Amino acid sequence: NGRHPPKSDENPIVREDLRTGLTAEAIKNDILENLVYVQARIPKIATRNDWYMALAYTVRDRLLERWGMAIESLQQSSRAVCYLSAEFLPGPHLGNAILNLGMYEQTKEATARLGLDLDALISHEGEPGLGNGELGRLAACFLDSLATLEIPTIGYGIRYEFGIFDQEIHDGWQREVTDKWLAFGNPWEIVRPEIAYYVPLGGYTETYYDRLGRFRVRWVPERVVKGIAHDTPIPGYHVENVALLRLWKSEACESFDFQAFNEGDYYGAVEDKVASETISKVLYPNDEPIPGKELRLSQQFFFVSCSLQDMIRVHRLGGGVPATFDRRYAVQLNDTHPAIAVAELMRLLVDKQRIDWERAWEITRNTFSYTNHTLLPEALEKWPLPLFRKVLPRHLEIIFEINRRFLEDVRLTYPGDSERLRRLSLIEEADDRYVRMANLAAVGSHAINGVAALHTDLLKETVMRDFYELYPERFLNVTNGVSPRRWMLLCNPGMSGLITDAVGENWVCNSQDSIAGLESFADDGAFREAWRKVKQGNKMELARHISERTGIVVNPESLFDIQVKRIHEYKRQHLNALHIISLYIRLKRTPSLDVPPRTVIFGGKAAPGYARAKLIIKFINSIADVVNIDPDVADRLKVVFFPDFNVKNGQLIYPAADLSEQISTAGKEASGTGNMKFSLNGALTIGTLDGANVEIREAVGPENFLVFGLTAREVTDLKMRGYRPWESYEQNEELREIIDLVRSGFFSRGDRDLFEPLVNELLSRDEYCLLADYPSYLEAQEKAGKAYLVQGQWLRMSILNVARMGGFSSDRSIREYLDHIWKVDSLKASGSRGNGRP
Ligand code: 9GP
Repeated sequence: NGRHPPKSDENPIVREDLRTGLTAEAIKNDILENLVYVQARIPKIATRNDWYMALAYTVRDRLLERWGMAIESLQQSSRAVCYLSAEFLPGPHLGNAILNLGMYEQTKEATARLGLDLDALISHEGEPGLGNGELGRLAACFLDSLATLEIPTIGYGIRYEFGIFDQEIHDGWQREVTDKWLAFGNPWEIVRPEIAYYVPLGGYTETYYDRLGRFRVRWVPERVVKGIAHDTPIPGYHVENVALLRLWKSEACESFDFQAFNEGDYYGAVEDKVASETISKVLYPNDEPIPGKELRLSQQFFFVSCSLQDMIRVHRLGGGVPATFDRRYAVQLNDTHPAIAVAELMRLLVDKQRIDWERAWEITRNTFSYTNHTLLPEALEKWPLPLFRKVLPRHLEIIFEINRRFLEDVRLTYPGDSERLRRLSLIEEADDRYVRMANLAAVGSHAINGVAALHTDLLKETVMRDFYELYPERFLNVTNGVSPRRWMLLCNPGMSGLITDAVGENWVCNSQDSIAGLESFADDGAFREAWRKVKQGNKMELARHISERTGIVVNPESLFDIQVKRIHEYKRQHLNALHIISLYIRLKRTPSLDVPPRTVIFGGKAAPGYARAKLIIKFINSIADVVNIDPDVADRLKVVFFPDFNVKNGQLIYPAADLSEQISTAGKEASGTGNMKFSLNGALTIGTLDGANVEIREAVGPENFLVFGLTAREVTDLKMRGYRPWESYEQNEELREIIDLVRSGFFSRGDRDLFEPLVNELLSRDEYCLLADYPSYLEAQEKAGKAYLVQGQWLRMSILNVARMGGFSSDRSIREYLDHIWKVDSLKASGSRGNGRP
């Protein structure tokens, strides 16, 4: 169709030159060249970081030409996907890029010729922590899949100077350390000072008549900041396409005020610069109350405005006009964080491009679609009206107008139903007034999706019920997925090699069909043995890191029972902790107990302001302190809190797991993606029927999944009936013993008060139903222990898990978005449906 780069001699990539060649010699020479001419070092005095940088530039060289072509394709494509997300958590780039470009062997050889160890250079790289957890990680998996499926794509976000904090553990407590990911430079990004947009903030609006005598509104901002594009190419797997990750950094329009300087006001001369740069300075940790955070609203508007202005510019470059914007772009709102885009696009179209309201609204709705990622009421964003007006006075007017028209329609559909009107309104009218961002996203989008089947059902039944009744055709489910490139091939080369030997290499991109072939190996003794050896190797590697990071020596032969994710009461790390105490007591009481040795490993960050979550970390570490030195349970039970859980550590942890803890209260975890990563790496899941666990269990078969606990409906019913956790405590002798032991100060050096807030909550309210689920959790854990003792059967279940998890590739998720929401064609497809209306 003419959009594809020529595959002839003219194709620059085919040329074997210094910056594109894929032979070991070309790579080696480029590393040396980059070391000297980019990093300004000679080999003799180069540090590991210098070599890492030189290698990173060498790999980047090979990406850039592909990138140039991708940008051209983007401009020529009929419709592109733009993924708007306040968070992206791509993880370290080097290993992934080498893998996707298919240059691992040659690079290994090239580095060896220079006396370097490639794997050491790969693990030298830190990571851009530009997200809190799964939401940002999902966005990164989606870019990987979009690039691999050869879809013209731009991911838009914020280039935070400081990402998610690094976590250290001191005396069992979390300590937050500023993340300085840019301290040694970032070889993967390209700064584009020429791609910059002005973003107004604050001030007021005024009305006027334009030259043609038409009534108009003008926004007179209090200040204007500039957003500068910082681009990172995201390579697809074994294709020439790359996706573009474009992150905005805020700067002052005029970084030095000479007027102020001349008047002797030295501080004032740079004040605007400091204030402007603050906008992209730091990522907000989630799980903390949102209202009142003016800077966060400014951040959201800042990146959304830059991104939409950029889309309009690119569209123009391709010869488009604003009135056809929706044919050119499918824009996904990743949660409500970018929902202000609905009002901003209206402003750009109506105020700036002079398009009439009705047409602008049609374009806006055709352009956007919205993914909801949570049902937790505290995570549904709403902004106090006065704050909103202060930051975005023009947008508030636009939202009022959208709301007026919307409620008029609602009134006609439901005459006299003022309660419904109140619930659907974009403005919450309680004692204080708020702008409801989820409602804005829902009204301004043509599609709304949840991220797992159960989540989407609950969305339709609870928080978005009125919208579902109003617009049933807009709702659909797209279950999350993860990239098999990073989360299998890269992080678990041993297992991936076995899979490829068994079923061929197609599974990497077409996992659903191909990997199913692995099933027939589940009963093959030799294959099982090879599978066991790989898992064992992964566990030894993790054990080595645990010992380095925490000083705790663990037995790699033991059952590795792992829970890694953000620390939150609904995720119930403390339920896992109660099980540890029970096992500890049982082992002490009955040394002959027939259970496998177990190492329980935790990892995850708590939001800095979330005191209860931080206390849970302390609780786990305190239990570890007691258990790990008790000779009565030596070699039979160990507890580890692995500090600073992030993408890089995840790559080490998932492949080493035997048992995956997915134990959230049913109805609370929207999807989970860690659950998929574990299972794809051969761990069995112990889990509730929550989020994507439900679908994982269906896929792998109930006999290969350890389910327990109340269902979402049962949780609701229990609460309706009046849940009295105290009764569980009174009726369950073992539970009582555990809780009394905690209260006695046994795990807190005699301090009876330390864990009182945790215990009190469990006995009085138990919002997340730990005590209600405790007996069935224990039963499932016993089952897991017994099953692990029969190694052959365990290995069989492990293999079957992997064989049946192909549907949880993010490629499948992206295909669903493409087919049902975005209606965008692959660059390699001939013909186009993208010119039609979405
Ligand atoms: O809590 C959900 C998590 O279950 C899901 O896997 C992830 C990606 O869809 O989104 C999380 N939600 C948020 O981080 C905030 O809405």
